[in-house]
Amino acid sequence: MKRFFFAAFGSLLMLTAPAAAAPRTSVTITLTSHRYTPSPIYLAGGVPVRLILQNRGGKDHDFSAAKFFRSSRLVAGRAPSGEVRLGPGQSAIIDLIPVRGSYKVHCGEFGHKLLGMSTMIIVL
Ligand SMILES: [Cu+2]
Repeated sequence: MKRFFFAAFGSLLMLTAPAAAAPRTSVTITLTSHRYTPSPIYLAGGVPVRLILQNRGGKDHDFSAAKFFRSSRLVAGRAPSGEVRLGPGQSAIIDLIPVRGSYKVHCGEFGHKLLGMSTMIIVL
């Protein structure tokens, strides 16, 4: 009986929710020369979130956060080697479930970190 209930409920969910349901929460992070906004970036631990990364600067920037991406459960999107590279005007969407902790972020483009392009992700 219990099994039947879950099977029925499961198919009801399939009917009502799109195949790849987006997380309810999204956080937009802007990359410009030479900073991230917001800074720091606050997220809720264990809660699915959609990160929208937007390069609104005039040069290439990246969002390098190896430890953050390694510890999170990636649901959609890609961050090869723990980084997302974006040309001017480009954006990327990454759905993930973060784990509590604080994680460093920096831009790996030459000199950008020195110019202040770094921040923290704080997962509470
Ligand atoms: Cu940069």
